[in-house]
Amino acid sequence: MKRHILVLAVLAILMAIVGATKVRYDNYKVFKIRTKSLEQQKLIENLAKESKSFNLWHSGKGEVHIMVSPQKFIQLQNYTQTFNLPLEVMVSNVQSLIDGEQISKATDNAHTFGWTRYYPLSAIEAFLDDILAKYPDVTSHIDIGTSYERRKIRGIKISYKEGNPGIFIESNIHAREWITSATATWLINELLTSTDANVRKLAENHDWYIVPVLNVDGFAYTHTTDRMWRKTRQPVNFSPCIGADPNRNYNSHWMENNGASSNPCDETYAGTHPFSEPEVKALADYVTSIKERLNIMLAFHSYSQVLLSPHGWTKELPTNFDHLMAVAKAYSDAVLQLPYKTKYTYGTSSDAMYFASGATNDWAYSEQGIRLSYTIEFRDTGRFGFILPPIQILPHCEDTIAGLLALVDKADELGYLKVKYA
Ligand code: 0X9
Ligand code: ZN
Ligand code: ZN
Repeated sequence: MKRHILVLAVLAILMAIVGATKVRYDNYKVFKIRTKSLEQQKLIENLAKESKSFNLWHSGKGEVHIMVSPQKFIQLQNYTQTFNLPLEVMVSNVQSLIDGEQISKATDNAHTFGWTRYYPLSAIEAFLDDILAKYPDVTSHIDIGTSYERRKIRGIKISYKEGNPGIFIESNIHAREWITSATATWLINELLTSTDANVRKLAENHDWYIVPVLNVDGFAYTHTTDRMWRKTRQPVNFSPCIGADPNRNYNSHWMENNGASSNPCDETYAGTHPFSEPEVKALADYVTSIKERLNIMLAFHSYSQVLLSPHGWTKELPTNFDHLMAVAKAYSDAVLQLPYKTKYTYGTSSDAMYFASGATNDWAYSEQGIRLSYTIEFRDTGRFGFILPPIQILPHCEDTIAGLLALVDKADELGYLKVKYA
């Protein structure tokens, strides 16, 4: 009995220590700032770089979202007043969103995987093991590689027959974008269990390669320590800052046109060299090894509700721009028809969002010859941003499968699903 009390006491102390090290965002706010030019957009982006008290949530044509600590609120106010930019509160207390996100955890059964709450990496891995055991004939494990902190990066292949065109899905390369791995795991389950005739065709007539969590270290860190972490967790020599932006680390026009930062403390730090991040190198090596089998590359991100095609590093249009837009439009149109009326826009990354070099979809397009390649930014447009409430997971997944059905149909119609190997 005494021993039990001792164990409990030690546990309580340990939990206090772990709890104490969790980054809190009490009274942090997210502001929407409407910008009228690229100069103004850059102005706010640069402010976000200057201090840990600011963090860029989104930047795009006409709109920048910036998270601010309560201490720095006045500074932001002064700054934006100088440039005559109105501030609009989008999130009034980030910590309450984070707390709200956890509520369903208490009520939902932690022992069965599902899509009414978010799960840590261990549960996602258990889900994959479960699926592999249940569907051994059509699924296989993909060993993508090992992360900096020596976690396994796992993927799954779903293939019902020989000779299918291939679709690759990279997800959760940015640690805080939890809706992406929730969607990827849902999609895996849906492809295997749906009885809908259209989904069955989608599942069985294509080979699916899905990596639910690429940035495993960062993802684990968002669960244990800092919900708003974006980058990898590899330390940088001679810098107090940790991690690089894995979506700036691919060997494709790396660091060109200010599409990434050379400052290790920035959220878009490109890394010391292309593929400096083991997670990115591992994914690139795997994709390269099967590129002849791939017709479509999708990188799941959040948020903004937009499909982004190449290029991110130049405003020059890709050669099959019209087709890329037609396929994106098909996704957008299909999603809009659902009762949720979720509106997705589309465009090239550099035009619809900002310059970004060394990103997955550009690398897949330019270096691997995968002619349909998108970054898809999921829900929402900023009301909750990265902390999308669990109640929206399933509706969002419905959006996604409707979008994918239309995207793949259009791709087929335009001749993009011809098998390249054989
Ligand atoms: O900046 C990014 O990496 C992506 N947006 S996010 O808010 N999820 O971080 C957009 C990348 C799009 N650009 C290219 N694919 N080049
Ligand atoms: Zn170049
Ligand atoms: Zn992202």
